[in-house]
Amino acid sequence: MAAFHHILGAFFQALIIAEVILGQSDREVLRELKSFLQAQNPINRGAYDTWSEAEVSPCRLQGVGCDAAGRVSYLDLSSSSIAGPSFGNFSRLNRLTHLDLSANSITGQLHPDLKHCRGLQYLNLSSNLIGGALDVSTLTNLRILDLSQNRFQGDIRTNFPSICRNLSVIAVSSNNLTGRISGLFSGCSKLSDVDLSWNQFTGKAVWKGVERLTRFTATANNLTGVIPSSTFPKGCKLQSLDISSNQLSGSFPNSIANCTSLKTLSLWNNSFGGSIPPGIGSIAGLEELGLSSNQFHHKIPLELMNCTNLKNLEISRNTFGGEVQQVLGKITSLKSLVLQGNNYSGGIVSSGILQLPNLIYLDLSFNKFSGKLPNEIASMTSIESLVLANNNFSGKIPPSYGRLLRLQALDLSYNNLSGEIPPEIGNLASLLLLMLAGNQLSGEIPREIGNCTSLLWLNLVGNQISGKIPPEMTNMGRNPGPTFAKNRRNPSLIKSATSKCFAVYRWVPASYPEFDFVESMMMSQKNCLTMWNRLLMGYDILPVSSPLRTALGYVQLSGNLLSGEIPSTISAMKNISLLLLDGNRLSGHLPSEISSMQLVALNLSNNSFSGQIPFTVGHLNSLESLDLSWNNFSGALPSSLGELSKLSTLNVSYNPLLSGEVPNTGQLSTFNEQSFLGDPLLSFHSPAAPSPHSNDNQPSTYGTEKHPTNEEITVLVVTFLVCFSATFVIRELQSFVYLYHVALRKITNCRNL
Ligand SMILES: *[C@@H]1O[C@H](CO)[C@@H](O)[C@H](O)[C@H]1NC(C)=O
Ligand SMILES: *[C@@H]1O[C@H](CO)[C@@H](O)[C@H](O)[C@H]1NC(C)=O
Ligand SMILES: *[C@@H]1O[C@H](CO)[C@@H](O)[C@H](O)[C@H]1NC(C)=O
Ligand SMILES: *[C@@H]1O[C@H](CO)[C@@H](O)[C@H](O)[C@H]1NC(C)=O
Ligand SMILES: *[C@@H]1O[C@H](CO)[C@@H](O)[C@H](O)[C@H]1NC(C)=O
Ligand SMILES: *[C@@H]1O[C@H](CO)[C@@H](O)[C@H](O)[C@H]1NC(C)=O
Ligand SMILES: *[C@@H]1O[C@H](CO)[C@@H](O)[C@H](O)[C@H]1NC(C)=O
Ligand SMILES: *[C@@H]1O[C@H](CO)[C@@H](O)[C@H](O)[C@H]1NC(C)=O
Ligand SMILES: *[C@@H]1O[C@H](CO)[C@@H](O)[C@H](O)[C@H]1NC(C)=O
Ligand SMILES: *[C@@H]1O[C@H](CO)[C@@H](O)[C@H](O)[C@H]1NC(C)=O
Ligand SMILES: *[C@@H]1O[C@H](CO)[C@@H](O)[C@H](O)[C@H]1NC(C)=O
Ligand SMILES: CC(=O)N[C@H]1CO[C@H](CO)[C@@H](O)[C@@H]1O
Repeated sequence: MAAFHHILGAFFQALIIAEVILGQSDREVLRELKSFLQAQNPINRGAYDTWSEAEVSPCRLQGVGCDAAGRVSYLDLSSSSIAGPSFGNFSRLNRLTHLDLSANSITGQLHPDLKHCRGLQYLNLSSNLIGGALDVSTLTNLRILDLSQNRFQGDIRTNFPSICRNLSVIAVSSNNLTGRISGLFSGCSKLSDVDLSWNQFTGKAVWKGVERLTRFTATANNLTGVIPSSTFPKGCKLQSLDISSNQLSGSFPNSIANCTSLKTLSLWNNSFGGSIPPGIGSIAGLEELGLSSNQFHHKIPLELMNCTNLKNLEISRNTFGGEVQQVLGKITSLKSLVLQGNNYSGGIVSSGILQLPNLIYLDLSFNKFSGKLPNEIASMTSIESLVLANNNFSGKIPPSYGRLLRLQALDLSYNNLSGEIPPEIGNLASLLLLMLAGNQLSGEIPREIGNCTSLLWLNLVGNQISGKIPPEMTNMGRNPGPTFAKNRRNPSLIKSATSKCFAVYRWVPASYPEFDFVESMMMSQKNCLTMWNRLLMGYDILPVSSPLRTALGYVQLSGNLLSGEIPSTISAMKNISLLLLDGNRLSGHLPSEISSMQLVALNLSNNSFSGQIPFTVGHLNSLESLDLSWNNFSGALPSSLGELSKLSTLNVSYNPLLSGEVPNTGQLSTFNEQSFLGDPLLSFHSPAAPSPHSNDNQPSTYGTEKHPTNEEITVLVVTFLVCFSATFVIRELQSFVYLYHVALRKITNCRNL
């Protein structure tokens, strides 16, 4: 008996020793891992960089966890700035069950070694740059698999059903995966959460068993076909179903009523037709319903008013029309209502939607509403975004809208509004965005607009606004901080919604190359939504590496009748990046104080500005686009313009009094004659004879520095002889000089070829 105990004891001791040795091996792998990562990432390093050799147990290293036997079972290297190919020895951590490498920049293909990590129950590789075929079929113990936002491609079906056994969560969104998904998950009995969005999956959207999931997301794939009624039997457990942006058709089954736990139902951007299933009304817990961009028609079912928790309802771009129905005014829980892009023509007041007590976001744009703007809107005390653009509203902007103290976005653009902008607008201290473009507004800009301390985006383009730019106006947008802070604390409704894309589209200033990237980013709806959220929270529009670092505020007053000078208080507009004043009747000097702004684009073209272009314009070091064309600027171009290292568009054409030599320093040397058309008194350096004073800040004049070449002299002489035979009036002299420069430029161009 004692001997047996002895043997048993020895056996356990051996086991312990084995564990210790294996533990040593774990430590060895982590050491290799650390030096591998350090070698790959010489600069930015994550928490692994702090792993200490002196640490007795690897289990205490940051991001490392162990099982009861002291073996490494958990490794979290997420967000650790890891770049380059994957480490190839994870499988030697043979007790590893949890591996998180997400949010790094790991490249290459899925490392073959990972296939040997058979104990893995959790694998997260999301947000990396891993490409190639996806083969994880040997990882049969997986419960949670997240591969979203990578570059995986090929058919996903090779992994099924082998990884099904314990699989509960699978997320592969934003890859390039293909394959018919019909029947794919039939054998995965424990599955509860599936995200397939932004791939190229084909086949039927739903399969027998989808009702067992709590969440199914397959937005933006190539799913086709009709959804049969049997898809949602009694006992359906779905809480979230998102099959938007596919090519699904037919009527959507009323049996969705069996999914009584549903909170989110998103069907937008398909070809569903017929009526909205009334069964939705029996899902009391439903919070978000997205039906936009389909062909739903008939009446909106009365049953919807029984959705007493519905917060977001979008039925934009369907074929609803006539009066807005009263049922919508009875869903009192609504926070966001989007009816954009239908054929509605009346019923804004009679439907009761203006009395919805919790409404924060109302978008009625792109319909056929006409008549006066409803005064009743003034009592919508909770409203934050009001979008009535692209209708046919006429008459004045009601001064009572100045009572909407929570308003952050007011978009009344492209209607038929007239009269003055009411001074009561100045009460709107939370207003971030005011869009009144494309109306018939007249009168002066109310000086009270300067009280709109949050107003960063103002677009009044294409009205008949006259008078001076009030100096008080330059106080607008000086402190949007509190409004942004509020939105960051409580990003309440900024969750669903497709139509926000249109809001962002209108936010983008038209035809400004500097903003082109915004539009291309919006092509994918997920970015569009993110961008709107970021805008309202005051973040830079892109998470990283935005070419536009500053606050991106703008003032667009193009195409009005404004006159007088730009007030020198313009320097206060530190949050404004884009100043568009073209197509007005502005005059006087450009105040040198403008250099205190942080401008990315400045357009003053088609006005009557005069005097010298201030030297300080060269201090606008974020400037990418400068258009001063069609004015009466005179004197020399300041050499400081050459210091604008980001300047990619310059137009000083048709300022016939500009004179002297165009400095060919810095950025100024990169523009061709298109930037200087119709400026006969300007002269140019010859690239063949670079100026010895190329860094001289003094404006230089033709003759002192210019050494014409033989060809130039020939042209000069010929032209001179031609002109000599003409009469000597001042005008001819000017055109002679102009001709001379045209000839000079042609020569220069030939040389550049
Ligand atoms: C992986 O382990 C092998 C030994 O099994 C070793 O030779 C190799 O250098 C390791 N690779 C890395 C990247 O550490
Ligand atoms: C994977 O990692 C990302 C980023 O670290 C995280 O947001 C996500 O929730 C993780 N996925 C799962 C399924 O845990
Ligand atoms: C997806 O694959 C197609 C062809 O297979 C390729 O043209 C496209 O660039 C890929 N997209 C991404 C995001 O990798
Ligand atoms: C998905 O649909 C688009 C257009 O509807 C088509 O161009 C593309 O080839 C389809 N992709 C697959 C994998 O079927
Ligand atoms: C709608 O879905 C199609 C694919 O079916 C996609 O190409 C398109 O971009 C989607 N539209 C929007 C606005 O997302
Ligand atoms: C719910 O599902 C059952 C089958 O399980 C079906 O008979 C019934 O019609 C469904 N309910 C609705 C409202 O369609
Ligand atoms: C709303 O629900 C109640 C019972 O919960 C029911 O009596 C009523 O008929 C429903 N209304 C509609 C329009 O379906
Ligand atoms: C829009 O409504 C008008 C009447 O209000 C009707 O004449 C027209 O046909 C409708 N257009 C569409 C596309 O439904
Ligand atoms: C806009 O409304 C006016 C009346 O207020 C009407 O005369 C005009 O025809 C409407 N225009 C359009 C395009 O519907
Ligand atoms: C604007 O309103 C006027 C008068 O209310 C009307 O005559 C005109 O047709 C409207 N313009 C448009 C574009 O609808
Ligand atoms: C609003 O603006 C007017 C005119 O600029 C100014 O006199 C007034 O003091 C401002 N009110 C507040 C509350 O700032
Ligand atoms: C890791 C894990 O949960 N494994 C389970 C996978 O499924 C089989 C059979 O259902 C279980 O026996 C395992 O425990």
